[in-house]
Amino acid sequence: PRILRFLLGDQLHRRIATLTDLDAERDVVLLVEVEAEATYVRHHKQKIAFLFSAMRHFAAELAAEGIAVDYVRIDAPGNSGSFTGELERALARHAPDRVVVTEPGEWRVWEMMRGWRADLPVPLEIRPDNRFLCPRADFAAWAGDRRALRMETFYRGMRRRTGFLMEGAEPVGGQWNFDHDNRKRLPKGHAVPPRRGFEPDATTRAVLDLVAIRYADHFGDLDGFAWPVTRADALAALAHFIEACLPSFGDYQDAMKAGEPFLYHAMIAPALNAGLLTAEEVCAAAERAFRDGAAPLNAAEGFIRQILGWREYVRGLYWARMPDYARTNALEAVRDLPWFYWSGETAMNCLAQCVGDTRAQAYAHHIQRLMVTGNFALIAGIDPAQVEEWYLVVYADAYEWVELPNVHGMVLWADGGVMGSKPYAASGAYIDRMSDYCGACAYDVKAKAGPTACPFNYLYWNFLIENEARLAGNPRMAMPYRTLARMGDRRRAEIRADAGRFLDGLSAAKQDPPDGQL
Ligand code: FAD
Ligand code: DLZ
Ligand code: SF4
Repeated sequence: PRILRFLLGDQLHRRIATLTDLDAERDVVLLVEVEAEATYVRHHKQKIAFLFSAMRHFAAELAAEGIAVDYVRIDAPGNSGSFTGELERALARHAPDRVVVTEPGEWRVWEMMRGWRADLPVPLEIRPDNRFLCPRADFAAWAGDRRALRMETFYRGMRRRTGFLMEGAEPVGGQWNFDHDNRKRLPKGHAVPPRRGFEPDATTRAVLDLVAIRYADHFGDLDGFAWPVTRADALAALAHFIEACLPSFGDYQDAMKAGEPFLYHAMIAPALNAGLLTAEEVCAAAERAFRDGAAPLNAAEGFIRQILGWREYVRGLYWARMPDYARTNALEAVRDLPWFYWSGETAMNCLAQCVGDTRAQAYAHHIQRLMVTGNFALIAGIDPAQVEEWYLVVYADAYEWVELPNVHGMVLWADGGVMGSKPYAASGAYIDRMSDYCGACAYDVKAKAGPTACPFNYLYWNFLIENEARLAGNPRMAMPYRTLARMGDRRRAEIRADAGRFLDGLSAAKQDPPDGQL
């Protein structure tokens, strides 16, 4: 039988389930650039350029193998603009006996696929996504209907299951987790390794030109585009990371430095999430570096935990708990997303830096996302849906399966504790300890009250006050609530007044969504 194999833009792996039994004599592989995917949120320009370029390169590699590839470009005449429309048009062109796809990364597309199964004139086979180490069904079985899940338990199970960093039944080094060795501040004058960037080739340049015009009103710069867009380049990026960055990854994982978003991070999430790399090979490369004596255990374990633990965990959680997961708002946060998340125009230097990095690179590292833009949204009580949309727009690695649990669960605690036992709320002292942002800030990180005080300081206490009824009973919040209880009424009123003045100022500065000026 002749099979139409429909590959989505984030499924660019030669051994993806869709292609495993490909018959090059008869089958056709379909890839489509469609407006609906490019605009369901107004993705950062670099994210669209990355994906279109990676799709075009991947299609060319398949064609070079002698495989029949039907590739629909965004500006192709007759392009219907949606997955469903393009699948229907391809059915008419190729008259296949059946269609094969792999599970998508987003609930939205999963619903679309289930519609295809009902509506298409030929059978549709939806295959499990074999790029993850924990199948959806296995995670669902582990999670059961428990309300609260914990990454650490899941991670230990994954170490046992895969054998990464194991000595028989025991973890290498006698411990599962070496985080207490990590989280150092960058020493003054410390030189970080240069980013391994990739010069755009002709295919990427054509896509950059197209995106610059067609998506001119989307957030983000294109100038700094240096992402790997082929598997070969993604492997080179991984090799660079393992050699130049992994040894110090653990130490400086949480450090932040103005103008340096990359530090010792791998910069592989866009490639990994689009299929150019697999989780398995990335973990294997880190383990090999440790076994060869090229990287210490705290670094290799810390890095493998991000992928084998966190990445698999959020993906499992997403599929096990959607669609209800996205709808909760446990802290009843309702404020609008401040305009400076788009413009970067704020006197708070940490936020200006993180938004600036994000606009320039479609990237910010984990602690910038969690403890600066994330923490601010949490303690300022911003509406989860608006924060989620921002994160889905601005990062080149963002897909809902990974963005949503991180933002809704880890950052905003909008899931009421499914993902993490307590909100990550923090005052300015945390940012000051882990970064060099505060030295150049208009605000004073040491000041607790008044117009020049760091807003994180009073917003943090204001957050605890606003959520007293919801959080004071949480045993992991006992310490800050004890401190709050010792504060007198005057101090509480001062916090409320500072926070009120600041938050009113934010809503007064409210403007329209981003346009061509950005
Ligand atoms: P490194 O720091 O070098 O880490 C290596 C890899 O570990 C990453 O490539 C990633 O695959 C994985 N990883 C690390 N932490 C996580 C995590 N919490 N969840 C899932 N995978 C993880 N990651 C995305 O891929 N897409 C997103 O849309 C996304 N949104 C996030 C939103 C927030 C608010 C937060 C706090 C984190 C988010 N992350 C997301 C996780 C993490 O920040 C990024 O994966 C990481 O910054 C990507 O850069 P890197 O490849 O240099 O990662
Ligand atoms: C993110 C994205 C974008 C911008 N464009 C396309 C596209 O034109 N064609 C395509 O197949 N996929 C695209 N994607 C990725 C899809 O949105 C992704 O496959 C779904 O969100 C499911 O994870
Ligand atoms: Fe951010 Fe406060 Fe430091 Fe300014 S003083 S950079 S607002 S943490």
